[in-house]
Amino acid sequence: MPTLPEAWQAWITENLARGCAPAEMAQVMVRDGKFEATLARAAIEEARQAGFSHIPAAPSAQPLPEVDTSSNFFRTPDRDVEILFSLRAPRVVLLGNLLSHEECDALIAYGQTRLERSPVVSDTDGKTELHAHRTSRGAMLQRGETELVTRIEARLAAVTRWPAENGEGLQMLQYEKGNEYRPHFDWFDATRPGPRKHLERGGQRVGTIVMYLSDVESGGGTSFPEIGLTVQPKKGCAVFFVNTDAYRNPDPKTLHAGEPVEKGVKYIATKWLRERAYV
Ligand SMILES: O=C(O)CCC(=O)C(=O)O
Repeated sequence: MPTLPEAWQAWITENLARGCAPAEMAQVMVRDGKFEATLARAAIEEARQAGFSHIPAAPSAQPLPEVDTSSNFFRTPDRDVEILFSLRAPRVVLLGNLLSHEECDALIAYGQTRLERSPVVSDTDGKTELHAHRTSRGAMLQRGETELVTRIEARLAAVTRWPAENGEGLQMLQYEKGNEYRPHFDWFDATRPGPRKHLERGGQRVGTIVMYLSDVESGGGTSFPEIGLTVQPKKGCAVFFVNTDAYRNPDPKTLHAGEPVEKGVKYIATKWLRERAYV
């Protein structure tokens, strides 16, 4: 294992001596020290075993949402979904033919009547607030709100091998010319009081599926600046990505944005997947 800089070794000892949880320490090392999560966890575990064994070890690796990319399609009970590309780390999979054009149009028509400016989560108190970084309008749908929503949620559960009850309600979003969602993470930062509150219900957002309900004439891609990837919206396709590592530590490489729409109107539906049942 590569040796950590002395300052970080001292930081680990100091924080274990204060009784800090290894999982949260690893999160800080990944975020602030830009260490690989496995290296951070191994260094903390070594120090814990050497002198702080009264502190419980960090939880071991956990299952995550995952798409089977061993073939170029994945058969669900009601639809064959195409696997167009996949990336290992961070886990990103581009899905084709996830939704029919009729399903896309029906979802747009259904959400259209109750569009409101999309909020973000406040860092300080966890309440939702409007912010210049997110200028789309959207409709929050309840899980299982209609037969169509239930059907799509069941398909997503089959594709991602993740229980539908762990999913937040679908968000149908509309971006008109100039609207965007600047680079952000979907995971909640447990070190900040506002986002931390959201972990109480269902735990971390371990996965995201952005479903494209329309094509866009120009602009409006979903970009991942840390990995140099941009997905251009294509009606019926979707991009799936996993927001954490196997220890459910947030993955900084999942930074992503909805690029400004230059021409046309972009419609998407976003589904966030939690660690546990979201009730
Ligand atoms: O608009 C997009 O392409 C991305 C949406 C997004 O980042 C989100 O809903 O979290």
